Amino acid sequence: MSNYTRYRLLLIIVCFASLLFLYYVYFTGEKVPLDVRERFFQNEYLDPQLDPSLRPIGNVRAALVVLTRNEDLTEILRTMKQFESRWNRRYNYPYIFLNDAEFNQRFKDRTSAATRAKTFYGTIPQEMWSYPSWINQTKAAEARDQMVKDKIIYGGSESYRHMCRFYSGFFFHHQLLKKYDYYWRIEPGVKYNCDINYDPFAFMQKYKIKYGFTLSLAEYRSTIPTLWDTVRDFMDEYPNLINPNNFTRWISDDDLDSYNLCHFWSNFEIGDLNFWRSEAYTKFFNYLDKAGGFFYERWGDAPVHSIAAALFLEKSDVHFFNDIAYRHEPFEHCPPEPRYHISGNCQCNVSENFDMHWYSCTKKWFEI
Ligand SMILES: Nc1nc2c(ncn2[C@@H]2O[C@H](COP(=O)(O)OP(=O)(O)O)[C@@H](O)[C@H]2O)c(=O)[nH]1
Ligand SMILES: *[C@@H]1O[C@H](CO)[C@@H](O)[C@H](O)[C@H]1NC(C)=O
Ligand SMILES: *[C@@H]1O[C@H](CO)[C@@H](O)[C@H](O)[C@H]1NC(C)=O
Ligand SMILES: *[C@@H]1O[C@H](CO)[C@@H](O)[C@H](O)[C@H]1NC(C)=O
Ligand SMILES: [Mg+2]
Repeated sequence: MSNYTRYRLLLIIVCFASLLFLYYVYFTGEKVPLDVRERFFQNEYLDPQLDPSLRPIGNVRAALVVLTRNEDLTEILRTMKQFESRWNRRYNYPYIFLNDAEFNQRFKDRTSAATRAKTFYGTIPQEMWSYPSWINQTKAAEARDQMVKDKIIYGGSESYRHMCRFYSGFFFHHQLLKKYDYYWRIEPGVKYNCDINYDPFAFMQKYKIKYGFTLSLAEYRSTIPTLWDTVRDFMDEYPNLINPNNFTRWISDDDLDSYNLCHFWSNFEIGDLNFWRSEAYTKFFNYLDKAGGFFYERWGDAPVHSIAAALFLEKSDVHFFNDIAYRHEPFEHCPPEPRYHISGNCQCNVSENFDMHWYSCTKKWFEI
């Protein structure tokens, strides 16, 4: 063969290979979203702020979920005012207010006047906010007394425990949330200190993200003495429910021997409701609920959600919303990158950003 023929042959092979490659890229449809997602996690240029496709006007089946009491009216109005001007006035996602008691007319009037979006008001059904039959209430009361003596935060509170159990196991089944796929949890008094110039719900949907957070930290060990043992028992009983690509190395430093107390701070959550409605999570919650730690101890929904995410999801299913500035006393996430401060007209102080604080688990999130 002459050199010339050899080159022609090579050229033909290269052309053929390219065609095959293009065919693969365009016609193996399933693979494309994952590919996009991997690129997102590898390259900063796919920043949600810069993706124009994330600026539809609020067309995701999503809602803002606010569990609150009538007494929190002033605080929720303050939060809504800022949240509307920083974000939702451009998207108009509906608010769903939930309460264990009836909302009064003043609460409904004032909150619905604070937004152009729809507002819904729901009372929590009793079975979502009461003691299950298998709980020994004498034992629960004794445990609360002991926690008061030990000065554990909210240690004596029954309502706080119902709240934690509600957020752990029930809010996503509430009638008013039935038609939604995504939620954003908002608490009275929280602050959003930069503009958000895209639709985080659209982002979640496009990249198939299941859970989003801004702050993470360590839980008080005294509120969850037996939680980890219960989780370990669950894992022994249901090994097939654990994700082979789980990120438990974020929540355990010793190969699952113990829990390092890391959790996403759940007062901010943007999440996929269908994750909490999944079979794996349902089994997990029921298992924990049977063990009684929501009442005999003071298990929080934050460690419960976070441990579940670490077991059932993989790291790329979870997104750190770095660009969303968020404050829930006494901690704040303030994005350190100047470009967010410019695009978001931020009013937060980077030197008070909690991420690199020793008590934060966000540093570890980047390490794993
Ligand atoms: N309706 C109602 N909401 C509650 C109750 N306890 C807490 N919440 C809500 O649950 C969320 C968490 O409570 P919060 O007091 O902020 O707890 P913390 O953030 O852990 O200090 C907030 O949205 C509260 O408004 C309660 O007894 N009834
Ligand atoms: C409930 O707990 C109390 C206090 O721990 C205990 O004395 C009692 O026997 C328990 N009751 C039942 C039915 O287990
Ligand atoms: C959990 O993830 C680790 C990798 O981080 C993996 O080695 C382990 O097998 C997974 N566990 C299960 C039960 O699949
Ligand atoms: C930001 O926070 C630091 C540390 O708390 C403080 O010293 C500084 O004055 C603050 N800057 C502004 C502009 O508030
Ligand atoms: Mg709070």
